[in-house]
Amino acid sequence: MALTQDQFQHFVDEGYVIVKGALTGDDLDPVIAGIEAFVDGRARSLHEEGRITELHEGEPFERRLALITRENPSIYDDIDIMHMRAEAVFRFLGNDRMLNLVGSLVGPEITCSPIQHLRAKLPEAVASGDSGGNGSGDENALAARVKENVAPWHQDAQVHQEDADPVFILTVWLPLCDTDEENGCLQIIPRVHHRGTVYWSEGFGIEESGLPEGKVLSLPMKKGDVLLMHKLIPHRSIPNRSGSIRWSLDLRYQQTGLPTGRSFYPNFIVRSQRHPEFVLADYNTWSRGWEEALKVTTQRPPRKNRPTEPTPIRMYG
Ligand SMILES: O=C(O)CCC(=O)C(=O)O
Repeated sequence: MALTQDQFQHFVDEGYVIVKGALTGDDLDPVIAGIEAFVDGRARSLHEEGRITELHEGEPFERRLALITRENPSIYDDIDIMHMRAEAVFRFLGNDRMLNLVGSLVGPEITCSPIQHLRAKLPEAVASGDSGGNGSGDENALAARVKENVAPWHQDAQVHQEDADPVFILTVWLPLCDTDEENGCLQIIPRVHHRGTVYWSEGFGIEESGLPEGKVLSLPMKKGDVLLMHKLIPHRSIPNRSGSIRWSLDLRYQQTGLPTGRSFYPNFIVRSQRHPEFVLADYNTWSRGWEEALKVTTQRPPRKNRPTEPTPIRMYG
């Protein structure tokens, strides 16, 4: 289903909309199974190499990786879409139910941006050992992994190169488990997109003192809900104080043929009315594309400039 007129208007006015129950188990369960298979494979390799003592096989999706990470944080290194390259995740990037929503804002020619992440937001307790499992002794490595998944305030317009500044890039954020303030849901400042401004700070993101005025809104979401967000909406995620991992995907889609702001990473066409033959259906091409790109560029290069003048961004619809 496409966005309703009310949902579309909510996005236009507020800069975001949550579509409740947009996805079902049929959409998300294969993704979770693909991630579980990856974690299982890595766990078995580490176990064979004697680098973990337990496989934690009976543990649920939301806990197993946390317990293994506690013992050996290296399992956490490849927990992202482009490193994991699970076929089920590739298939999900072209999920029809999701693209019907995306199409309401992006139009009928849709490209999947390479700015995409799988996030396994670890419980804070993993670093302190209160979450169970054997400690690795490398408390600094654990603390770093917990910290790296508490996203500071930022706008997604801050994470791409300048060539994509005028491009409407839609953020699609969805949890793979229920999320709330306890396990580290997203917070946003709605309506800021109307100002057309990127709030640059010295380092990455927006310093608290530089945040635009506005009410901070927490966005608890259930598995199956989908958030669509304008790239100028400031957002962050808060610490995970629960005992389990908060799993989520954040994806980005845009009109085909425009710069993604990450030309060094592979984008691909997920839907096209005009040229359906250009839609990428071959998993191996996608997977190889990332493999090759990551051999050349591991860290995204810094931007050359940070314009402070408002940039007009044209949305479809
Ligand atoms: O999922 C999170 O914790 C942060 C996501 C985020 O910052 C983003 O999608 O840009």
